[in-house]
Amino acid sequence: MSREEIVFSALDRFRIELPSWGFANTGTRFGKFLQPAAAITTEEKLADAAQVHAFTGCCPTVAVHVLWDFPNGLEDVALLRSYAASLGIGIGAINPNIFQDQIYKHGSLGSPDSLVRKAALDHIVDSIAIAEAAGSRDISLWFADGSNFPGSANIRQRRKWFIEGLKAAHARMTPGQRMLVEYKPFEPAFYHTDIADWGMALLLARAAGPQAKVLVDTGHHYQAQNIEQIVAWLLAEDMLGGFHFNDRRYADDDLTLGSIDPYGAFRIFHEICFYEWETGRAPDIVYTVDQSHNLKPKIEEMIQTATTAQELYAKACLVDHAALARFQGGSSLIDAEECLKAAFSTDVRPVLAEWRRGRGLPENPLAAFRESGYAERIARDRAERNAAAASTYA
Ligand code: RM4
Ligand code: MN
Ligand code: MN
Repeated sequence: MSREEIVFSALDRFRIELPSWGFANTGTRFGKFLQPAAAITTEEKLADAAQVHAFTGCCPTVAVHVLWDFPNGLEDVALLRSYAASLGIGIGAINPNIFQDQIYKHGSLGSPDSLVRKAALDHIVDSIAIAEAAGSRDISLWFADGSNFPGSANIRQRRKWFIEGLKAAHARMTPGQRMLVEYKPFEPAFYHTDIADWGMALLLARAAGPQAKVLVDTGHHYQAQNIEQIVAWLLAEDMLGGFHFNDRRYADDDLTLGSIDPYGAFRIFHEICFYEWETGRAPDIVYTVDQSHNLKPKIEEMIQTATTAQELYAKACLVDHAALARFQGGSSLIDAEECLKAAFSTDVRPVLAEWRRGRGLPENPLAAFRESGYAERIARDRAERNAAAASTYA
């Protein structure tokens, strides 16, 4: 295959899901800076996400957080599902919210209070039903569970409660559904989190049942951790279910993908492409954006993210795998490394522009979006309502 053909086929299959919460006013723990154009209702979040898809052609689904997007649960689903369809997009992963309610102060599935554990499980089970009704496959679980002070929680007991809870939830899934288990080593709990790393997520997913896989959020690692190695291991174990992409410099910064370390994201994609080449199997992985755009205009940052993801994925597909395997086999260190760098250094933007032209998409999605006037329109329409929203730390 020519380089152009490789990039074209990469782009034809590459999809990245958008997070509904990335279009709403979000902030840091010190407060929010409100944007006049931010989405307030679920309909607005979906409409904004549909814009990103219309201009990039690679974001056909939107992940939702049940509490924020479907406040009435199952009742809300049918209308929003058909609204999304009318916009040319679909509902993606369903994220139960088992961290915001007051009852979750000391955890959800890991809470010492059996009534709280039951409430969390009930909400996850409801979310499984919501996923079915929404026509979406994945239930994506992130837990804020943990503790803040040494000695204040029984770590082994909480692990058992997690196994029980996840097993019970797994038993309620229909055969086609998947459970994605996300890990995070810190925040909001700062002494221990119940699912701190990929190993714990892997063990819990295995314990839950065969439809459970691990979700890797790129921001949820300690500094200097080799994320692509984790990816390689999860692929080898057939346990990689999906990603939450974002970039970081210090902690879980939720910055724009590729803004700090584009080579890092490229290396993750490379492990996936290399696995595909070597095994002939295409792993079933959902790529999702999980970013908090508290300063940049949200739709623009999402377009920036989607196009960056396309570029980095296309570059990873350009690695000469046969040559790389040869270099690795012969321990040709410099040649192997240069092989990766050659792909990473390739400017794929001209081919990307051509791919877009061929699909009736604007060559420059960001510029085309800016020209469309959509941002000004929604700012006018939403400014007053956004200004009325409270944003305070204490
Ligand atoms: C967490 C994690 C989850 C996301 C919440 C809002 O840090 O990344 O995926 O749902 O934030
Ligand atoms: Mn995440
Ligand atoms: Mn996060």
